[in-house]
Amino acid sequence: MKKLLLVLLVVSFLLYGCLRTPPVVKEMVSVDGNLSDWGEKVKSDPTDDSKWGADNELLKAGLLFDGENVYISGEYVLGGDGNQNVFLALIDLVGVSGAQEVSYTGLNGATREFKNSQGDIDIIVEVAQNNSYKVWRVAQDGTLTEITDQVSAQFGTGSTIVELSIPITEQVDQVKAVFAISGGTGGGKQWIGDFYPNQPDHDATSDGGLTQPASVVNFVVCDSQGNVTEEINQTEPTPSEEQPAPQPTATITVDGDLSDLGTPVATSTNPGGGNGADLY
Ligand SMILES: [Ca+2]
Ligand SMILES: [Ca+2]
Ligand SMILES: [Ca+2]
Ligand SMILES: [Ca+2]
Repeated sequence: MKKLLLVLLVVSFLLYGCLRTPPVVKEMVSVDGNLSDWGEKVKSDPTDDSKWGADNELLKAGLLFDGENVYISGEYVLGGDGNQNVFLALIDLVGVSGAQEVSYTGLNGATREFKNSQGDIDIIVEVAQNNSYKVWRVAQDGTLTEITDQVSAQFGTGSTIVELSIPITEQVDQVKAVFAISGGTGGGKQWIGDFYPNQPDHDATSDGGLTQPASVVNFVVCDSQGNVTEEINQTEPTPSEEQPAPQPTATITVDGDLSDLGTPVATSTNPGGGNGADLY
């Protein structure tokens, strides 16, 4: 009888071990302003692809998630005294309903408008040139609630380096993010100097202005085991709606005179017939 009880006990323990969810990977990075603990998981953006030159350049961006905290890191240059530009991260907790569109007043008094039609936006992170930062949660109706006091952040030296962690209370298996050097809105556009991952519609602009709300389509993705991948939904810019209008065609009069057809007017090179196919 004792043996049977022991066997039952062992089996129960084994079943318990198999059925419980795998433990999340805790403290995969330490928030200390040094990104060496990110290894390959912090992504490098080109050092020369900002629309606004080397003093508004995104250099590195990282997203990690351990089931309880979202970790964000960035290395960048934010230039110009008194400018509106910030290091921006738009975060989508997959399975949590945020807002597809956000329109809000961020740091430096700038209005920002973004749209994620591939998912939604649940968390916004902004860091300004002077290392002031704000983090908001976004409700389904687009309302922002500041949660900066729940966030741990540390800064490195040299180019600006930020590393922060944001606690998550929901059960989430996957998190997506897009990173930017973002200005404000103006002239019907949301102004962005640089993105990671790059967004082809932004690549195609000459000045970084995207019709507001600026649409983001490509993301860094991290699961609760810390596996980092990328989701690239767009590789080519959307064909521009501002193509020059085709020249109006001249009126053609049916009068037996073909000169009003312009060139090319089809003339058979094989007037005698035969096998030559007339492609006109
Ligand atoms: Ca670190
Ligand atoms: Ca860059
Ligand atoms: Ca979401
Ligand atoms: Ca970029």
